[in-house]
Formats: sequence, structure tokens, C-alpha cells
Amino acid sequence: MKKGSSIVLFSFLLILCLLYVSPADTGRQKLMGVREVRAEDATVYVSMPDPGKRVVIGNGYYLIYSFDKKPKLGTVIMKVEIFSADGSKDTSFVLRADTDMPSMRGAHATGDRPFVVSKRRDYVLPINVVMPGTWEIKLTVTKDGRTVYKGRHDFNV
Ligand SMILES: [Cu+2]
Repeated sequence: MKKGSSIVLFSFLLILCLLYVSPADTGRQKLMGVREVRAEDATVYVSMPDPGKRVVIGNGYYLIYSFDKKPKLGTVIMKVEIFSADGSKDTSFVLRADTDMPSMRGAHATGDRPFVVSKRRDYVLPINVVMPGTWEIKLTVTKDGRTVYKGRHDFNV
């Protein structure tokens, strides 16, 4: 009788653990997920005008971005030119871009990757389009270690 009741008690505690521990874990993961989304919302990427148009980035500077070809499956080169108020090219900025598919967030996320400055004083970055759908490019422009502009461009392939 005593042994039987301790088995019952043990089973009861085991069921309690299974019931309580797993939902708690799920809840914690959900909470963390919410926090991640909020952290991302806090960093605002402004939707940029179309390629070839001026994008004002402040202090008289503007950028113009374009692609070496209409984006399609494969590698497309993103080019960004930055001009100062007098229209001369400026390569004193540091540019980074994070590429992903919003519909399957994280599946192809590249993380922030730096652009390289070319001989023509363009900022260039190869982007690998590995599947059809909507892609997003999140561009971060920094100068002297400070973020001066965050822009976003979506395109369909
Ligand atoms: Cu995908």
C-alpha cells in the first residue's frame, strides 16, 4: 500500500513536470521571439526610393544605388555611389548590407556584410539570389563609426 502510493505520487509528479516544464519552455521561447522582433523593430530601415534615384542620407550627402542587371537567380552586384553636396563622389563611408527573404526569415540571412570600394569609387557588394520570391536588402551606412542611414530595398525574382 505504501509502495503503491509512492509510485502514484511519483507518477503524479512526473506528469506535473511534463505538463509544466514543456509549456514553460515554449513560453520562454515565445517571449524570446517577441523580444527579437521588438529589437529588430527598434532599428528602423527606411524604404528607399527605386534604384537610380537619389536617396538623401543627411548632411548634404545622398546615395544612388543600382544593380549590374535586373536581379534574377544567381549573383547580382549591388552598387552604391555616395555624393557630397557639391556632387563629388565620397568614399569615406562604410556600407554594409544584410540580405534575406522576409517570407522565410533567417533561411538565407547573410548578416551584415561590408561593401568594397571599387576603383571607380563605387561601393559594391555581390548578392546571391538562391531562389525565386521576394528578397530584401537592408543597407546600413556609417561614417566615422556612427550610423547615418538605414535603408531597405525589396525586390522580386
Ligand atoms: Cu527562400
